[in-house]
Amino acid sequence: MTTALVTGITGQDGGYLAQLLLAKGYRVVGLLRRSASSDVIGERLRWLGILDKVELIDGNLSDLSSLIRIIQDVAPDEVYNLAAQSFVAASWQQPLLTGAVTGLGAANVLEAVRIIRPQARFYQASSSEMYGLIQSEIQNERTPFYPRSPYACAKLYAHTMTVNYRESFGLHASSGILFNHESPLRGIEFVTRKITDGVARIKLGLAEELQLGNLEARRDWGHARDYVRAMWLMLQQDQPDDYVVATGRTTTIREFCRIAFACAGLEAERHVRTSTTLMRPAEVDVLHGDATKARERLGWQAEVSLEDLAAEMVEADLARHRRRVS
Ligand code: NDP
Ligand code: GDR
Repeated sequence: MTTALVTGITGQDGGYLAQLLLAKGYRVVGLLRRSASSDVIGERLRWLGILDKVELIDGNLSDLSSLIRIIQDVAPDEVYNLAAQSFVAASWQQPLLTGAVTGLGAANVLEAVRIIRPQARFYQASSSEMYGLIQSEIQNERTPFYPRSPYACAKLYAHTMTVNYRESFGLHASSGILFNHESPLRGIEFVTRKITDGVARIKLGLAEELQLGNLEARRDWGHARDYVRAMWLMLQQDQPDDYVVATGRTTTIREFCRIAFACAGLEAERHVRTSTTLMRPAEVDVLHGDATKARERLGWQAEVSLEDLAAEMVEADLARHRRRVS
């Protein structure tokens, strides 16, 4: 039986990846950071119906000794490093924590793999945010990076460390440069989920309006379920490499609002308000990915359309709020 260690298993991608690996017959072990709110830990895994099918072990990305102990005990064949302080807006408020977890944390995992289990295959959750102030209209693996937030700076460090460990130590270390991907399990602070949650509240009479920041930014949004498949495919290749994972379609926040509100028979223009307090110190205006390499080498392509993604998210948020009010 193949064993996978997943950091960030309690997050959006961790849940879908664990579900995929279990379906493939893997033993799935997740790193769990200790929290006083133990009642909500594993909420996403419970929602997916897999909480009792994964093994959870206490540890923290900032604590190299915990990672060494876990890798020693678990002896993973594949290590997926998904853990991060992943909210871009928060990275200006907590730049050092973001650097310590999102950047150095990845180096800690790489070190633990190098020292204890160099034969394990390693996946790093890199990000389209690294393109930042885009240097090319459409971004692929050859596009130069220009990070625009402490989060993106930390991710770029983790990304280049992954490349460096591959080249220096011969680790089977791959990086997925993933563009935004969403789902009903997306954290409520991210814009798509904030919007679909807002749609559900407004539809059920629990709110009248939704406050957002920059509506003109464009993102290339896919479904998280599709994107975790690309992570797994990268680790099944003979050679480690870096891959852009994207849909190839870019859409404004304003247009996503229109699509999501329409799912509930509502008009976005009537309910969406903007607030300058939600604008970022430096914005990533446009992201538009070219996943040709992933398609040609991995046989991967996005299957879920933006319209279907929005509909699934709105439905899930309506169901959540209906349960709460009933
Ligand atoms: P989430 O924010 O949903 O999940 C982050 C995970 O990291 C959670 O399980 C969280 O644990 C864990 N974590 C945070 N800090 C630590 C720490 N110090 N030690 C151990 N675990 C920690 O992110 P997503 O699932 O959306 O994304 C997965 C990864 O992919 C992240 O690295 C993200 O930056 C990256 N990424 C995401 C994209 C997207 O569109 N979703 C696109 C490109 C990259 P807890 O539950 O305790 O908070
Ligand atoms: P992003 O996602 O920063 O791209 O990072 P997010 O959904 O937070 O923002 C996308 C765009 O929407 C604009 N925006 C708002 N964003 C939020 N969160 N809340 C608002 O009210 C709002 N109004 C407008 C933002 O300015 C931005 O332009 C996500 C994360 O998952 C990262 O971890 C990951 O690396 C990247 O995607 C790819």
